[in-house]
Order: sequence, then C-alpha cells, then structure tokens
Amino acid sequence: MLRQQASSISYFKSIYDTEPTASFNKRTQGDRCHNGNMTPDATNYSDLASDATDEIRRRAGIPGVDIAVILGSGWASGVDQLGERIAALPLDELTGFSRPVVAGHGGEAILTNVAGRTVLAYTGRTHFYEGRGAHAVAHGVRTAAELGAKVLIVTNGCGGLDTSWNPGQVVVLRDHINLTGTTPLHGPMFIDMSTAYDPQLRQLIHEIEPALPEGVYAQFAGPAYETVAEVRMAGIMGATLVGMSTTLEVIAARACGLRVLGLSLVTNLAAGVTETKLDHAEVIAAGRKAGPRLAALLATTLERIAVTVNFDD
Ligand code: 8IG
Repeated sequence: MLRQQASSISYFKSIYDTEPTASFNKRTQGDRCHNGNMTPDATNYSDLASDATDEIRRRAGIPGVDIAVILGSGWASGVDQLGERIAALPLDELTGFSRPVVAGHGGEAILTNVAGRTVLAYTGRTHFYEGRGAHAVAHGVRTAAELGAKVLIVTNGCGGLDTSWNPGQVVVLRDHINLTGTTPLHGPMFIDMSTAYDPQLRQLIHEIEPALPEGVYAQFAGPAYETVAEVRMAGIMGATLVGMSTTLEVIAARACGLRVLGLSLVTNLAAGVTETKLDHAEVIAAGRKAGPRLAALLATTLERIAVTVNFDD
C-alpha cells in the first residue's frame, strides 16, 4: 500500500498543482540565512562528556545511571510519571549542553529511580539543524554512556508516510536511514549497525502494547520540512517515518555499546502524503494531546526494562 503511494505520481499531483502563496513569494531570504557558526568545530566533546558526567554525579548525588531516555517532541510532558524524582538539572548549567531552541522542547536532565534503577531523562535535545555539529547532538548520549547507562530509549515526534497512521500514533523503530550526510564518529570506528534497534527491547515493548506498528525512520538534516519529492524518495528507500533527530544519537549510542529502543510519535503525515501543509503549532498540539498516553507507555516500558534487562553485562 505504501509502495504504491510512493510510486504513484498522481497521488502527489494535487500538492504540485497548488498555487504559490503570498508568503511563499515574499522575500524572507534575509531572515533565513543565519546559519549559525559554520567554522569547523574543534571542541573536544569527549572532555565535555567527562565534565558533564562529574557535574551530574555531584549535583544529583548519584554514582551513575542505568537507563537514559531522550524525550522528543510530544514525549516530555509526562516526565513526572517516570519514577521517583532524584534531581532536575537545567541543561544549560551542564557542560556541553545548551537549552533547546525550539518552542515545545524542554531543557532539563532529570534523574529518577525506577524499580531500583537510576534513569537519566533529557527533556529536550540538541538538533543537528542548530548548527553545533554532530558531536553536540551526540553529547547527551555520550554523557549517559559515561555515567554507565546500558540502555537508551530515544523518542521523537515525526512525520509518517503510512496513511493508516493518524496523528498520535506511536511507532517502534525497527531501523533507520541517516540522510544527514554526517556522523558523530570519526576515525576507524566500524560499528555494526545491523541490530541498531535492539530486537529484545522491541519484543519487550510489543509485549506491553502488541498493537504498536514498527517503522523505519529517515533523518533529514532539517530545519525545513521535506519537499514532496524528498518524502517520496524516503518512501522508495524504505522509510515510513521522516524527522530531524535520532539517527546520529543512535549511531553514537551503538558506538558506546548502548542497547537502543526507538519510539516515534507520528504528529503529522509527511509532506505530500496529504494535502494539508505542515504547521509547527499543529505538531505541538498533536504531541500535547498524546502526552498522557505516551507517559503511561514510557513508564510501563521503563519499569519492565528496569526489572528484566541485565545491567551487569
Ligand atoms: I514533529 O514531517 C515532525 N518533525 N523532517 N518531517 C520532519 N520532521 C518532522 C516532521 C516531518 N514532523
């Protein structure tokens, strides 16, 4: 069904036929050309992760963590339900982190206890489109790994290509396609990515919610949403979800040996899959509405991981 849509030009024709709007024609170039610092980033992120690790240990009064969670668009609202709170540290007070720039994205490192395991949940992330480079994107994962995390739950809000998915649908990641053209790794780090999304963790969440579908997530660099042709391309390549996060973090996580569970919230159908234009406010609204359901799913999943995963490996 999806393949047919991806290869059916007429399905997308209505979008191509739309007249350019006034705002499309307006000269907004000046506002859009501030791409941030484009100089090569010589920052040593490995030192930054060590510093952040020390700060989190000291300020939260914990020896380390077991599970890391990155809460993406729509996922952070239920963070209070994820175990007993140990500490909440503003990200901009921790070395190497910055407060997320996007409305609707929070900005704290929250430490909790879930069934005797320590959880580090980030309510917000650095996106690649902020221009701080792939290392800044991976910094939270590397800090969690240095704190001893063995499992990463990475979540996002994204666009869906499967028309049977309505806004609010949760999809378990089976695989990804990194379309950013970059990586957080440098040097001879030939990391196996064939089971990037841990089969046992996928099994575990399917036991909690058997109806959850699986998907393949394609990360675009952003910050513009995809063109209709780019969404078609992603579909032909085998993607069923498109977004602007996750794959660089997962590459870094696999390099650190973390087991990864990826969860997407479909907040909108991707460009060209329907005739409606993408609107950031709608995206936020869909996330907010799904919040309580996501929090319950995450809480149950965390508990199950805390009691079943072997953290001594
Ligand atoms: I939420 O449709 C959200 N994030 N690239 N495309 C991309 N990112 C997204 C989308 C989308 N929706």
